[in-house]
Amino acid sequence: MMILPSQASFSPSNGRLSGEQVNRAVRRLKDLRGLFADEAAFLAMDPEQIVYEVHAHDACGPVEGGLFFGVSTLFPGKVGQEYFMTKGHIHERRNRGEYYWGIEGRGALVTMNERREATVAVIEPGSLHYVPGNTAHRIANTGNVPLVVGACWPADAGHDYDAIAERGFPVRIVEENGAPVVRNREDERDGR
Ligand code: PAN
Ligand code: ZN
Repeated sequence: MMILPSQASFSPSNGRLSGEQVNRAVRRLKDLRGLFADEAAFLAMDPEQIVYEVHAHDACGPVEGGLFFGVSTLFPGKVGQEYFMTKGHIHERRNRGEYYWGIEGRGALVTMNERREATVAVIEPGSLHYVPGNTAHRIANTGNVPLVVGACWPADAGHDYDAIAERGFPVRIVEENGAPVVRNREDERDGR
């Protein structure tokens, strides 16, 4: 029997993921254009600022039956009153689910099903979240330290950003009186 070395290293306490098959993707503020409610505040900020990065262990490529393992680090910040968030997506193969878990920091997991019904869950160290198939998902950092979140998803899931970019999610996570609240976007349009 051959004893194999570890393929990569992962720290469950701070989420650091490294190794040969670990890829890093970075999203800057300019990549998130149009997602935040306060366009004027968005334009006044540094477009090159890093909002989040994703380290992902890719041991198999996008094959059916495979799995990807990733860690997202979402930096603290706001555009106007709205907390920094990921772009959000639904899986290209719609029925593919995903696990998320909180490692560091505090945030929100926003999901939306095909009827545009949203859920919001608090992410904190040790919280575990199952995102079912056919469900769009995004995270927001509601704290003032980086939000570090682990994820594991089917390797053939794919990411569809366009399908949800058009109408977006039905809720926003904003700061009101120093605390995070969920704002319904229907209320926003009515000016309430
Ligand atoms: C995560 C996300 C990651 C970045 O790994 O891809 O948090 O968010 P966006 O992809 O919306 O920019 C995941 O859900 N993978 O399927
Ligand atoms: Zn996903």
